[in-house]
Amino acid sequence: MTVKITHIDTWIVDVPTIRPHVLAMTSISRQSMTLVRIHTSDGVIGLGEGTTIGGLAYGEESPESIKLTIDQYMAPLLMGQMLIDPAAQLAPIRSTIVGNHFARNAVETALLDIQGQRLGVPLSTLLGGRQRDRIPVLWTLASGDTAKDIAEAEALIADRRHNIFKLKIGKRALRQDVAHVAAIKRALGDEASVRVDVNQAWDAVTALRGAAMLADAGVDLIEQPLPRADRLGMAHLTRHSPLPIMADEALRGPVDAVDYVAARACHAFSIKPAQAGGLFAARDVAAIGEAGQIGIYGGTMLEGSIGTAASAHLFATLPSLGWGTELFGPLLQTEDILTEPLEYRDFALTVPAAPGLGLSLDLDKINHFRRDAPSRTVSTPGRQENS
Ligand code: MUC
Ligand code: MG
Repeated sequence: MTVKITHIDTWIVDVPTIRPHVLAMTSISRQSMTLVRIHTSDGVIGLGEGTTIGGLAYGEESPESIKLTIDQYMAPLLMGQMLIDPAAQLAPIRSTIVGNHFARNAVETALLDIQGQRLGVPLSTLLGGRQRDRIPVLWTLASGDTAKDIAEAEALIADRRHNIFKLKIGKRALRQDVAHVAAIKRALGDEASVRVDVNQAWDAVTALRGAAMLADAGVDLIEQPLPRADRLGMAHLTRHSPLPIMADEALRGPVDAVDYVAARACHAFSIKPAQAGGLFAARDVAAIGEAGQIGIYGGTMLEGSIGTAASAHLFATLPSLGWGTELFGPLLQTEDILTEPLEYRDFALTVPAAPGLGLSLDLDKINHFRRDAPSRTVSTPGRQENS
């Protein structure tokens, strides 16, 4: 029986966050996820997600552009086509669409979800098989307020949800940032590991001073201190920093990974499927890092449950995951869009075991949060839109 791709739908879903999340370049109080569903003629539905942070504040794709790219450019290359293996199905997209890694990752995930369901195996099996069923997950403290961050961390440690914390810095002057981080580290003590993410906000001089001050404060790692394009600066800092340096925004796929390994421009890679352009590309980034003796960490774009589960399937397969992961995205949202939310306990996330992604959508919730639901009005930068 020939199976075809019959229909592709995309929605932007805006879910409030449990508190404002303050990063160097933006603050968010809701997360906007572009969800894709690919339907086949035998009734299988594959799910994918394209999510970024703060519209165009983090990268070159926005929720709206991810939706447009899928609707106008990717869907026509798939609709009505015979269903084949994802690698072959994606070939026309690879050869005719440049960049747009977040949209590409969402579509690849949905095709893999279909394949997993049809073969009766979890996505992790399609990606080579699991090394682990549960993966460690840190939490980001980013309320913008030191006392609130300490209270939040203490509650999470007591609940056995997280004992590793990433602090978002780079928005304020270095001295203020260091005082904030040092106060949190002092309050949590040896019970917790504290790391920082600068989201590219420092220059080379600030980074060298910052690394020394944060080392004294007991911090364990600095993520993306310099702008993504400053590979020379990252290499110099990596040689001279008393703390390990992680690359995040700098890694937009395997070519950047080779470049960073060759230049010894970091000690650790944050692996993000959306940034890399798909789960396979992200696996290649991890493999290149490992071959180059770089530490591996599972990153997030603060995705909801679909993107988080897809990343979890990949991270479960990686031979080493020495820096753990930050797959807490769904927990930052006030509501989950699954009928059965992902399981977080004892400082780890359980990787779903059912075929494909192993998820089932709560369509009532989706209909409530869809930007194009008739009753909703959502403001986006520069305009008010009925959505
Ligand atoms: C980033 O910059 O790594 C990941 C965790 C978080 O709080 O923000 C994201 C993005
Ligand atoms: Mg980061």
